[in-house]
Amino acid sequence: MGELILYDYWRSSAAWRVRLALAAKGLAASHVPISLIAAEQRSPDHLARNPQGLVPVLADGTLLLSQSLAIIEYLEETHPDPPLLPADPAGRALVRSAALIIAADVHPLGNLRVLRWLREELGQDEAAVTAWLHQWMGTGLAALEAFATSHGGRYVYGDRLSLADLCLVPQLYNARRFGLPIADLPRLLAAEAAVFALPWAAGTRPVEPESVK
Ligand SMILES: N[C@@H](CCC(=O)N[C@@H](CS)C(=O)NCC(=O)O)C(=O)O
Repeated sequence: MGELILYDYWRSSAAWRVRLALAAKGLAASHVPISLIAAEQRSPDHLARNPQGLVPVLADGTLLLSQSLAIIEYLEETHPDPPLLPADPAGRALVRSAALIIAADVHPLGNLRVLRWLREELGQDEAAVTAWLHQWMGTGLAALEAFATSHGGRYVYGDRLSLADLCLVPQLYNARRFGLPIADLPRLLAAEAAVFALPWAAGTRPVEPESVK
C-alpha cells in the first residue's frame, strides 16, 4: 500500500464513512479538502481524479478510488483487521443491505447537486426541499431501524461494528442538520452512541474549517 490521501469535504457524509473506516482500522491518511461550496469537485483537477465530480476519492499511491463503499471494501480487503464485515456470507449480505439502505437509497436523494436541482431548475422553495429530505431520510431511516430491531445488538448488525454503522452515523448527522425528528429511532441512536464510545470515533467528526466560518 502506498501513501493514502483522502480527498474530502468536511461536511460530506460519504467522506465521513471513509474517515470512520480508516480510523477503525488504524490507518493514517492525509486529507486534501475539496470545497463543495466553491465547486472544487467540478474542477479539472478533481474531475481527473473522479469523473463523477464527487467526494470522497482515496488515493493509494497511484491508485485512485471513488465511491465510499468501494473504498471501504478495498480497505477491508487490504487491511482485514479489525473486520467491518462479518465472516459468514449471510452476515456480509445483511450488513451490505443495511449499508445500501443509506448509501444507495437515502443519501443520493439529499446530495448537494440534487437539492440544487430542486431549488434552481425545478423552482422549489426551502419548505419543499425540506419536505423532500424528510420524506426520503425518514423512510430510509425507519427501514434501517426495522433492520436493527431484527438483526441488531450493540450495533446496527449484531454486537460488532460494521459497514452499516459507518453509513448510519453520518446520516444521523444529516438528519439533525435538516431537522428530521429522530427520537423514534432508538436502535439507531443506541448504535450511534456505541460508535462514539469507541476511542477513535470522535476524531472523525466533521470539523468546519476556519475559512468558511
Ligand atoms: N455514492 C457516492 C456519493 C458521493 C457523494 O454524493 N458525495 C457528495 C458529498 S457527500 C458530493 O461530492 N457532492 C457534490 C455535489 O453534489 O456536487 C459515494 O458513496 O461516495
